[in-house]
Order: sequence, then structure tokens, then C-alpha cells
Amino acid sequence: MNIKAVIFDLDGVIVSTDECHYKAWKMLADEEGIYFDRTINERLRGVSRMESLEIVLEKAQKSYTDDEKTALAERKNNCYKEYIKSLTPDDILTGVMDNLEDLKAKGIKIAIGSSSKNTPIILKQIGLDNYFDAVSDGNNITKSKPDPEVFVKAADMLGMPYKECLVVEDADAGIEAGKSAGMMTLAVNKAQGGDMAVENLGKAKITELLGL
Ligand code: B16
Ligand code: MG
Repeated sequence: MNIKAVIFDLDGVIVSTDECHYKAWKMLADEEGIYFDRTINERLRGVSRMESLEIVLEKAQKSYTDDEKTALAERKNNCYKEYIKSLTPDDILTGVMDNLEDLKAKGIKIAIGSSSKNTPIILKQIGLDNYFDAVSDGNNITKSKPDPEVFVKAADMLGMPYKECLVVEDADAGIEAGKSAGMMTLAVNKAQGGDMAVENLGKAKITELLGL
């Protein structure tokens, strides 16, 4: 193990915006009369907005045109943006700041690798804009997780070889993306398939897991 950079997923790892996503999709599905529950919601973790919409629409009784789909995604996003307006630094998940500070103190680079186009807004709300060495997000990628693009771009921004990067993820799609990029992976919450796994970052010191 020779890890010199850690790339963090945002939703579900740094902050619980995953719950805001759930509530916004639920609002849209209820308004459209589409069945939606938390089990279906699990499939949306780390997946882009439009791909998430396609999963939500699997249970729809009618088909939607591309223009209608764009409008549905916008409605969901407007609702989601209302929820994230109330985020503050207090919403940063347990153990995250301790880990970030510890990594920085030990000279490990830190980056964000998120599928979300709302990443800049979220980082500002929680007071972590200008905190990371690199931010790769839904605004600079063409393929969403499980494609490795978002993590590859984060590593490129840092100038780090992929095999010297650790990805921290709460989504199966994100773990798959990190592995496809040739990076080490740490699964948090219920994500499957990571090289290492912890329940949450409050229960682990990443530098210790890495033997640093
Ligand atoms: P947006 P992550 C992902 O963020 C979310 O997990 C996923 O549920 C969401 O659909 C995706 O961002 C796109 O988000 O609609 O804000 O662009 O987990 O990769 O940080
Ligand atoms: Mg996530």
C-alpha cells in the first residue's frame, strides 16, 4: 500500500444529501403516481440525475418523451435544491472532519469525486468550498459511476498515479468505478465490494487503515 491521495464521494460519505435526494424523488414519483420506495432509491446512489430518472420511471404506467423527462428531472432538482439550502457545517457526517484534518496533517492529498452537478453548492453550504486539493464532479464528466471517469479526473487534477489513490464510497456503483480506475476502495455504510469496509467514518481512521 502506497496511498498518497484519498478521493471522497460526496453524497452519503461527506454529507447525508442522500436523504434529500430520496425525498425529492419521492415527491416527484408521488406527484406522477409512480410507485417509489427506499429499496428503489438505493439503486440511485452515485448514479447521474438522468440515469436515476430512468430507474424511477421503470414503475411508470405511461411513457414520457425526452422533453417531458427533462422537465421531470428539473422538477426533482428544484425540489432537491430547496432541501440542500438548509445544509450547514453541522450536517457533515460523523468522523469526516477528523479524518480530513488527519489526512491533511500527514501530507495526503484529498479530493472530491461526486456524480452530482450540485457539488459546488453543497460544498459551499457545508463550508468546505476551497478545502479540497481537487474537486471532480457531475459538471466535468460525461459518464457517471460505475464508469471510472470522475475518479480518473480527480487523480489527474491532483497529478497522482491511480494506484496511489484510495476511493471512499457509499455506493456499489462508486466502488465499481474506483476499482475500474485501478484505485484502492473503502466502502462505507452498506456499499459492497470494497477492498476495505467501515460502517461510517466515525468508526475508522483512514490513516490507520492505510498503516500511515
Ligand atoms: P445531481 P455522489 C450522486 O452523488 C448521488 O449519490 C446520486 O443519488 C445523484 O443522482 C447524483 O449524485 C447526481 O446528483 O442531481 O445533484 O447532479 O454520491 O456521486 O456524490
Ligand atoms: Mg454517494
